[in-house]
This record gives sequence, C-alpha cells and structure tokens, in this order.
Amino acid sequence: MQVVTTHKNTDFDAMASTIAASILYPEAVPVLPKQVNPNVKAFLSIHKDIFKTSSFDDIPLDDVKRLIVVDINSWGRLGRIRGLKKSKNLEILLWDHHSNVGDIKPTWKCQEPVGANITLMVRQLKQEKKILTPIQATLFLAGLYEDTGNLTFPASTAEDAYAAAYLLERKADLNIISSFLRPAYGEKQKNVLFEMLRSAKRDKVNGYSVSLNKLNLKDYVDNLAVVVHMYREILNVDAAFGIFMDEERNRCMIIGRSNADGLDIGLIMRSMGGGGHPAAGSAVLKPVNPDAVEDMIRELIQGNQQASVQISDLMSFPVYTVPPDTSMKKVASMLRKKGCTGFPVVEDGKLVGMISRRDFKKLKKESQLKAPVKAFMKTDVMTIAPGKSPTEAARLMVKHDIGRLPVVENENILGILTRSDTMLYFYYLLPD
Ligand SMILES: [Mn+2]
Repeated sequence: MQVVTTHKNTDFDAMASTIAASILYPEAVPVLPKQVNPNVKAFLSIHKDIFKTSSFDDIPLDDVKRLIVVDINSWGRLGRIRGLKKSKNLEILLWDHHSNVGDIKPTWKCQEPVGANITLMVRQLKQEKKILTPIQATLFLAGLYEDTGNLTFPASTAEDAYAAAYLLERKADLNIISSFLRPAYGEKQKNVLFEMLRSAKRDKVNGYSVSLNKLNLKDYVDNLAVVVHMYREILNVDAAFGIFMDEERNRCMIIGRSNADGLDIGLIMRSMGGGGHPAAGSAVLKPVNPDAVEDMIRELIQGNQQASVQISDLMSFPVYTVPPDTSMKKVASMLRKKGCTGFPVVEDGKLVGMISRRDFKKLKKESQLKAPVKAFMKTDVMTIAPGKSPTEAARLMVKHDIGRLPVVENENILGILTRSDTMLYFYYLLPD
C-alpha cells in the first residue's frame, strides 16, 4: 500500500501538496491528519466529493510499503503514521520546500527552498503533462498564495511565480481563493477603508440594504477586495460596492460583496463584463463616469431577484429512498448499483432518517448486515426547503459537515442536494 501525507495543522499548501502527490502517484492514498486549519476545513467540507482523503484510522499501518511525505521533513509533525518511523523496508519519498534538517530519512527526495511546496509539485505535474481541473488548480493556487503571501513574502521565488502562472492558465478561480484565504490588510488598505467610511451612505434597493461607495485612487492599491469585505461588515449591510477610479491606470474597478441570499454579486458583475460568485465579485471598466456605474448597479439589483438560483434548480431527482426495515446488505448493494453515497430512509412518505456509506463503519460483525437500516441510520436529519438559496445550503453543509441535504416541502422529499450540485453552482459550471 502507498500513502501520501503531510503535517498536522494542515494548511492549504500542505493540503494542495497532498492532493498533487496523489495525482503524481495514482496508487497512493491521500491521508490528512486529524488537525487541519479552520480555513482548510471549511474548504474541504464543500469539496469533499472531489478531494477524497482518508484518515489514519482507515489505514492498516503494517501494510504501508511506500510513504510519500509532503511539505514537512520531521516525524513529530506527522499524525498517527509516525508509528512507521522505526519500520524497516519502508520506501519514503519526500517533497519539501523547507531547508532545515529534519529527522525523516527519505529514499528519494525533492527538496528545494521555494516559497510553497506546491510549486515543486506543480512543476512536476506540468513536466508529466498531467491534466489539472480548474478546481484542482484553484486548490493548488490557494496553497501557493497562502505560503507566499500572494508572492510577496521574501521566500517567494521565480519558480513560485511560474507555477502560479501555470495554475492561472489552468483556470484557478481567484474569487474562490480569496474567500478562503485571509488576505493582506496593510496601511494603504486601511487608508482606503477610512476614506470609504467617512463618506459612507446606506440605502434600500429592492428590499436590500446596500451601500455604494465611489472613490478616486491617487495611486494603485492592491487587495481592495479585503477593504470592501470589511466595509460591508462594518456597515452591516446586505451588499456593499466599491467603485474605484484608478487615475494612474485610467480605469474603473468595481468590487462587490454580498451577505444576502438572493443578491448575487457574480450575476451583477458578469452583466458588467466581470465575474465572481454569489457572495463576491469584481469588474474592471474603462474610465467611466462613476455615477453612471452606480446607476447601473442599482438597476441590476432591481432585476436581480428573479434571476437568482434556487435549490430546486440544482437538486437531483428522483430520489432513491429505502424503507426503515430494509436490511443493511440490501442497502449496500443498492448504493453500489446506483452509485450513490447515501439514501434517505422514508416511512409512509415521511423522512425518518439518512443512511450513508460512512454509517457502514458502525458495523462490527458480518451478521449485522442482516439488521435493518433503522438500526444504523442517522435520525437527526438536516433538510432544506426548495425555495432556499444555494448559499444557505452551502452554509448548512459546512456547519454540520454533511454531504447531502434532502429537499423537503410539506414533509415530502422532492429531491436531494449534494455537495457536487452546490459546487457546480459556486464554480458557475451550470448550463445557462
Ligand atoms: Mn508549506
């Protein structure tokens, strides 16, 4: 058996490197330690179906013949797998960008002092002509940016920038990245925020509390998205827009942030030639009259509501359900046949529980396969109404760490919303 793993308190670089290694070594099972950083955890909870990782509890240590360690070179910072330290005949491959001397003695290594470990792996993926999906590229670039402070930390190298360019070419999504990373907030950004707060106004558009703020920038300020993000939080409005006239570059930059379910910033920004997702987006225009931009945004918010996507547009149906007295054996074979990861359990048309592949871990003996599903199903089931927004669904999935939400109206199951359904929405892969 081959395993790839990384350090405890897993950050984006470590997580990205683990996934990248599982592409370079397709036989290797990616294993994450129990402790991962909160932002990585949030990312994982909505991307779990795409980035399948195991925990050490599922790995029989004695079977591990090859261990691939990424982004760390000391045993002490690995999880339970450090039990292998004394193991003989274990092949160890190391990918690490730290130059300190560690106590892992690899059979083979790629160790270079670059800003992010994922840089080394992206170079290899590129050499081997492995195809990356936009979602993989997004994760990898998140790791690269986090470890290099968006390529501003002194440890950043040209190699890191080449890797970043390659990931952007592979369509890494910067909006997704900025919503998961904590970006830099410095003196320049502080000044812009202060200016914006001094002239802040709030009003109601289409029932939403909105603040639009126009500002002339004397020189270039990066990370304005962070400023607009904080501005919205301080004003506590449903949506905030910064309309920035950049005199030096002779252009107008529009950044929006929304916290309201029906108010889709991505939709508004796309109408202006930009892009984004429901909670965040931006557009860059040629020099225009900022008042005209403000009017345009107001009109787009007015027309926004009908266009907003609801759960019922995304959910999968019909739903395969099982009655509570179905045997676990039957459920297992149905899961395989239908290619599902779980089923709602329904009695007299009412939802009484959920059974998922994970629940099969509760089975201790072969004979328990004869037991009815109601003995192993989860009974406190989270559901969602068809008229709710995908943002609301994503919030529930992240908060309760669940992969599928039954869509229920008047106690009837209409469909089921999976992580992948929700992700399609966030990455705008929906057909128009
Ligand atoms: Mn790192």
